Amino acid sequence: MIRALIFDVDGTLAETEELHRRAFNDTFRAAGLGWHWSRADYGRLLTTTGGKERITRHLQDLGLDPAGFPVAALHAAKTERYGALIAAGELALRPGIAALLAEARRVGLRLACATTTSAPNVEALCRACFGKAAGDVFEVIAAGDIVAAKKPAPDIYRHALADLNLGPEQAVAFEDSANGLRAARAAGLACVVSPGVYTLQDEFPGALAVLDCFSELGGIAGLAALLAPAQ
Ligand code: XBP
Ligand code: MG
Repeated sequence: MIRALIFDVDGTLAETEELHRRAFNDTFRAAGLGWHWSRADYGRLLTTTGGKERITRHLQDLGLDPAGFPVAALHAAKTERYGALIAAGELALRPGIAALLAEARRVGLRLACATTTSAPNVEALCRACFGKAAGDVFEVIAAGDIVAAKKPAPDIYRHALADLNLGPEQAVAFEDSANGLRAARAAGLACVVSPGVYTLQDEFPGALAVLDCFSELGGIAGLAALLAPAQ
């Protein structure tokens, strides 16, 4: 019996990664670093989840020692810029997301999110796209550094399940990426995937379904039909 839906944020609720990339690049420019991540660079770097981890990987790629580099401060500046870009209204929910959340709420399913990004970014997205505080959209918000190991580790999903006080068989995850799917599956969750612009080439073994967009799910009845053979 499904009690909750747990949503990834970046790439799943909305196509956020181009705004993340812009925020990173604007921050690098303002800091006088002379770095610019192209779309191709970013596609490669996205396999490292988490902004601070991504900056650290970039330093390593450049042959620089991340120790002593102000990664956290640079990332905090990026988070501020990203929030401002979102508040300027440059983001829309992916097709099917608003209807799915609304129907889930109507039928009494609980809602959570489990994301690599930080809590202020979840707040900014919810304010801009749902017109509500994140806490009014999701009962449980599992985000960012709340766990030590980010996706594809299962920790963030386990954290969300513990906060919901549910077992993995009582919830379904929604993801856009191979790393997200691996995290959800490793936590024991069934997972519906709809790839986004940066994850179209990913492979999704073990997904409950791989959809072009979440409106293809057919709502909660469609989800129940997918789950039926497994139960
Ligand atoms: C998303 C991420 C995040 C964002 C940037 O992965 O990897 O790092 O790109 O967010 P997922 P921060 O959708 O699988 O959670 O800079 O705030 O980390
Ligand atoms: Mg994602």
